[in-house]
Amino acid sequence: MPSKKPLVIVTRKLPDEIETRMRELFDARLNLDDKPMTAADLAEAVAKADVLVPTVTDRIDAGGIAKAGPNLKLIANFGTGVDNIDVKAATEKGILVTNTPGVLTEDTADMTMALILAVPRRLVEGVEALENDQFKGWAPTWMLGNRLQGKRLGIVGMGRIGQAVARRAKAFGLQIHYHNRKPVHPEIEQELEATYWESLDQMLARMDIVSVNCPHTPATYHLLSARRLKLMKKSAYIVNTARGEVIDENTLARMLEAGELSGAGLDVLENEPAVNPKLLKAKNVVLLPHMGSATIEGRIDMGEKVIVNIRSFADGHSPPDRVIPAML
Ligand code: 8YV
Repeated sequence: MPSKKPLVIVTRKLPDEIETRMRELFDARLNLDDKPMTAADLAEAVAKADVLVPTVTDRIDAGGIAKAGPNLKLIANFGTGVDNIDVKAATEKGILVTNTPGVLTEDTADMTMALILAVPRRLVEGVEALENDQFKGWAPTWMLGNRLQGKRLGIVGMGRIGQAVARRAKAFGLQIHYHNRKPVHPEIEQELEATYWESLDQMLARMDIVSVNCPHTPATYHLLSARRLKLMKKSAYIVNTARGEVIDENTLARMLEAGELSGAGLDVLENEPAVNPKLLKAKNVVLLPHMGSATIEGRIDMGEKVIVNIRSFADGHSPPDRVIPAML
């Protein structure tokens, strides 16, 4: 990287304080009107930049990496998930990739818990009933949902976010189960009174609620496949605040429509921003537009992390949040 201020191209509008600091520290090219970059814009950016700051809405695949100019040495992703970037291709080309882990854990876990509450308790249906003038007075058998306390929650992916979800869910009286590549530390397992399932199939068949909290990688694409979704109890609910691609969304939509599952809370979709019309129509589904980490505090913390990663790299240090292909 040249000793002058690095040319940092930021693909989307970021919080003002982050953009201001970036302008102070770097030769930062901002996207003030927040128009998503086209493939051509992105190609131009990777050809020119010393550092690229993309987000989940920018696809930087092997083809895009191949077009990178000689100056591009760092892709500092504004986001924790790096499934928008071909990390292997970047690494092979000598381009470092960083992300923003840790700072959106609590916000995403809050949103997960909100969906775990909203779906079985029919929160959105209740709001809609009121707005559509269907509330004719309290009735003993109207708007009945399901109690959380005593139910079993199966967490798919027990990383930072999965554990933060478990802590919240335990306080609501849910029994914690989880599937992960390996068990978490025994002390954490004890604290959460959590049960580890090496077999995802075995866990899915027994849970009342399933929460997806793993990253999207080639290994987790459609991890909740049609076969696995069909293992779930008809009375079960599914919540996803991770990535839409982890669930076979078509099958999920069809099963919800057919009443083969009780409901779903989805903050992420398989083909964002497109929404499966079947999901939109289903009564037992709460859909959100990828809002898990959407807090002002979280977005500023993410921006700070991006700055620290760029700054330490520019100063000749290994950036703290480097992602290596072996981690995925
Ligand atoms: C971010 C996310 O808003 O960080 C992630 O992985 O899913 C989101 O919460 C988004 O990725 C920003 O790029």
